[in-house]
Amino acid sequence: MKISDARVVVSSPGRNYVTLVIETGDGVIGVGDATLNGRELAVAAYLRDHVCPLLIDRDARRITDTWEYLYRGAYWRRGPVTMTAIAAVDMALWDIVGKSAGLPVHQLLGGAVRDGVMVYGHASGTDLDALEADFSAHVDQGYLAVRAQCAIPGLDSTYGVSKSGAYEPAGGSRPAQDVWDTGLYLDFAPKMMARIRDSFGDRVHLLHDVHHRLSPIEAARLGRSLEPYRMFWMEDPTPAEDQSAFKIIREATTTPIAVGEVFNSIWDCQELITNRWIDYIRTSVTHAGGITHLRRIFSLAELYGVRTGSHGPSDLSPIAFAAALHLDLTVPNFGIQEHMNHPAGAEQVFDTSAEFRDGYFHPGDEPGLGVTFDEEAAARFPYNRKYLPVNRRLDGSVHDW
Ligand code: EZ4
Ligand code: CO
Repeated sequence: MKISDARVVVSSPGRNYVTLVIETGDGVIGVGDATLNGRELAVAAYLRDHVCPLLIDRDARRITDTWEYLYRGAYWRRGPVTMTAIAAVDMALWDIVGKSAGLPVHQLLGGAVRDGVMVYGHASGTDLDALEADFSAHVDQGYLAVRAQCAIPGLDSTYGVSKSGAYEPAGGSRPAQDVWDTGLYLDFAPKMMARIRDSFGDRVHLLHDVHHRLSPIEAARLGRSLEPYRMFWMEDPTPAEDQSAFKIIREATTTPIAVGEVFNSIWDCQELITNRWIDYIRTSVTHAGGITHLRRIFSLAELYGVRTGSHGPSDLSPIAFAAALHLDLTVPNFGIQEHMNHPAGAEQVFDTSAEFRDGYFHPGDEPGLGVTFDEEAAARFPYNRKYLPVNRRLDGSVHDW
């Protein structure tokens, strides 16, 4: 089971993805996702120039030792680039071990504790009527939980809302510029949720992403104003690196709090979890060190009554989504999994066995992760430089995006 080759493939089948392919001497191929939106080539170079050469001749079955070797062995720990690179190696090794054992990865993780993984979809609209129509379409497709985002009247652009077609935040060979005004947002957000509850009742789970835009006391006000609408969660109310800010929000409101899509390690969420300042931890399999590390974060969370809610945007590849589903199936403290459809071209490159039915996803029972990566197809979709937007207040100063 010695690793004989490791290579990085950057492709753009509708959007950019970085994929790590690891091969063993006996011909088993494993794949991992290494996509860091807007900074893809940094991870590709980290893998290609610094990690792949170290993998050759290592035993593919020693997953934890390889993780430790790449994390502790680098001396320079953590950070999105490093942890995304380690994650890709980790996913690919779990895939290889699953394939060689003839078992789906969730069996290697102790087996399923649930029959399916509840996911939430994304509804958005350029106004409340359009949001209601999109929300309704998601309910019709079978989603039991839906995130609602709506353009804020008076602002030219709003996070989570596309002017045409599916929402995709990355675009342009220069970052697009969004605009922000806290007052307009805080006044509008409760109206948005009132409209959804009026139209759809209380049965469907309702989520909302604040996307790091508020101060702690503003987030406290938002949380209180949303209490009548029984949110499943409010996501990323404040910039997440300021962990003690969440104490203020926590003490002011019963609206559940979800955080963590920008975290890379267990250390980034240690205070949030052990102080019980949050309800859901949203670290992703790609940006938080792979299955091996995400499992540790989720176990820490379990100890403190915090549930999982993994980030699952279309800017993580179908490999990452499959890896998340395998883990989600096995963790007792699972909460919910984010789901966004991948762009149409992705189907030509990533063939996944994951299936959606009646609000739940299942990764399938194929050995490994259940995703086949077509390198020839990927070569038809060359890298296309794209940036996430930057955000400015009405006075022109930069705000958190
Ligand atoms: O902005 O994945 O909850 N989902 C999100 C996403 C993130 C993008 C950033 O690449 O916040 O839309
Ligand atoms: Co988010």
